[in-house]
Amino acid sequence: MRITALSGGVGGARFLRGLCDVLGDDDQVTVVGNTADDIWLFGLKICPDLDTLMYTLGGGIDEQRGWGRSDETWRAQEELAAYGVQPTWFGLGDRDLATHVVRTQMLRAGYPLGEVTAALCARWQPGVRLLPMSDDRVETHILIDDDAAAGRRAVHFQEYWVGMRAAPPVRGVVAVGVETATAAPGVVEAVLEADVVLLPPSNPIVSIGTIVAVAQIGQAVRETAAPVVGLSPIVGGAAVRGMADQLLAGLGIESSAAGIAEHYGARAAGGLLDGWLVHDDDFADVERVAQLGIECAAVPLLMSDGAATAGMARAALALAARLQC
Ligand code: FO1
Repeated sequence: MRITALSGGVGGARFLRGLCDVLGDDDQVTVVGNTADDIWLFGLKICPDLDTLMYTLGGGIDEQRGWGRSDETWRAQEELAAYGVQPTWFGLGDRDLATHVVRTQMLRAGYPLGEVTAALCARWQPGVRLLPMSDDRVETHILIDDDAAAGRRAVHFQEYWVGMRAAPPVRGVVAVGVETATAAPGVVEAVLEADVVLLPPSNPIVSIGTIVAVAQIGQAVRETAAPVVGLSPIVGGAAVRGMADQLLAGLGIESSAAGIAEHYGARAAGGLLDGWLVHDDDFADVERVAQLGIECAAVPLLMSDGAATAGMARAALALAARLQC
């Protein structure tokens, strides 16, 4: 079986680890990672979602935080702060730093991000083919109120998410550069030639939303012969990993399992989904999702441990199999 997943960081990575646990040796997984969270800091290119996927699937992640390296130290960051270098709000670990140095060197030598990612994965052996959504620069900026100027200002997603802890109300989201971005090599084929396309429980706006905003990828998802099955990142009306609710509220999207399904839409009606899994507690949403033309089931959707996450992966594959019949 060829499975292609479009994924953001922590939630998507944990789900995909569960997926890999339930697959056989002959199954192939391609993961298309969001790169619109990427940021240049201290002259280094940092790709948080690609790294979270690579470390989680390759066994190098800090399980507690969900991002960055295990057994991390922060000496370099302390030294930068001692020089008064900004920003100080972004956690740059010593071990993690090596990844950014290698990536930046390769990018500066002219390698596209897809090839750089493959080179980094040669060390981590994540067990999936990890592709960036695009080799082109795309950056999510969040529009917030600028009280001093009585207007609006745009901040980089990481400044909003990490620096401001997603506190200011969201007035808009802009994926700078997405209109002209093309899909990275292999991405469109991976979606079109897949047996199953999965949308893990990632942020529907700034993770999966930006991936499908790359026109070629959105088109491939709408056209693939494979069933497209998603898992709700909203459980009981709240984002599983917090803060995503603010983004949804700011954009007028209902923060519920059915609200996200409505936002994605049914493929039969020009949207993205054939199937949608909601958490058991959101059973009441099933009927509403079905009325959109999306096959829906309620299953446990909390990734409390490996077995629970594997159960979610099995449920997603079972729903895809039902859709194939
Ligand atoms: N998230 C935080 O909440 N605080 C941080 O200081 C932070 C640093 C960081 C460094 C490298 C990396 O790969 C990820 C990092 N993240 C951090 C996670 C990241 O900001 C977001 O969770 C994702 O971009 C959203 O998918």
